[in-house]
Amino acid sequence: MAEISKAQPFPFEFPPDKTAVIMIDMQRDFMEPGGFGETLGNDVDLLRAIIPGARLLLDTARAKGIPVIHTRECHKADLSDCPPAKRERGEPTLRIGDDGPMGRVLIQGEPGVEIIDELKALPGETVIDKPGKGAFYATPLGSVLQKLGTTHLLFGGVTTEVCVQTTMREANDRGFTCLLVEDATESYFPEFKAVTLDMVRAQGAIVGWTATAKDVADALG
Ligand code: TIU
Repeated sequence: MAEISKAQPFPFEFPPDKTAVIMIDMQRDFMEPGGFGETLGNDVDLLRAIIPGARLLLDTARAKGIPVIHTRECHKADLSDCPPAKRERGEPTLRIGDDGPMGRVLIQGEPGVEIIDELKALPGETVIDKPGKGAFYATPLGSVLQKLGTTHLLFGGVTTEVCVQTTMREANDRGFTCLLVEDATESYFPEFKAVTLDMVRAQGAIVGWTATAKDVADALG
């Protein structure tokens, strides 16, 4: 067992050989101007601050043989997996499937869906395309983790209160023990990130624990 003694709300114990990292949606669509995140009215530059923390989490996992699973929020080219309620909501500057500066917005295979260079998947790492905010809904993530024998999950990615929190809650309900890496996740709304970290670890880790990427690295020696 490894232990992150500085984790909140109390020390986090995890078996490295049954742990996986899930890096959520670190794709150009959320991280760069012209993508889905900006079409919703957000300042995407805010998210870049976590690239070093996310990179440390990936480097630590890779050095220790902990599997890394990447996700990407995107839809089929014919939009058959995109609920009209999702596409038609609000007043974005471009809707899912529209042509934008990085190809069709949030569509599989388009440049906007690519994971940013700094955090791209290595050969052999699993990349899961997901149509929802949660990474378990309508994807093979559950069976991938079952095959790996995973019991504990370390989360990073964007955005904290949307896809990361949704996936963490899905995982918690499925019986995984979860930790959110504070400096490997970010929101377009700093106050939402702060309160999501609080929500996760409140009530005796009702959804899970939080710690920094360095805390994870230190625990794994
Ligand atoms: N809009 C927003 O904050 N997030 C998303 O739409 N998707 C993810 O969080 N990946």
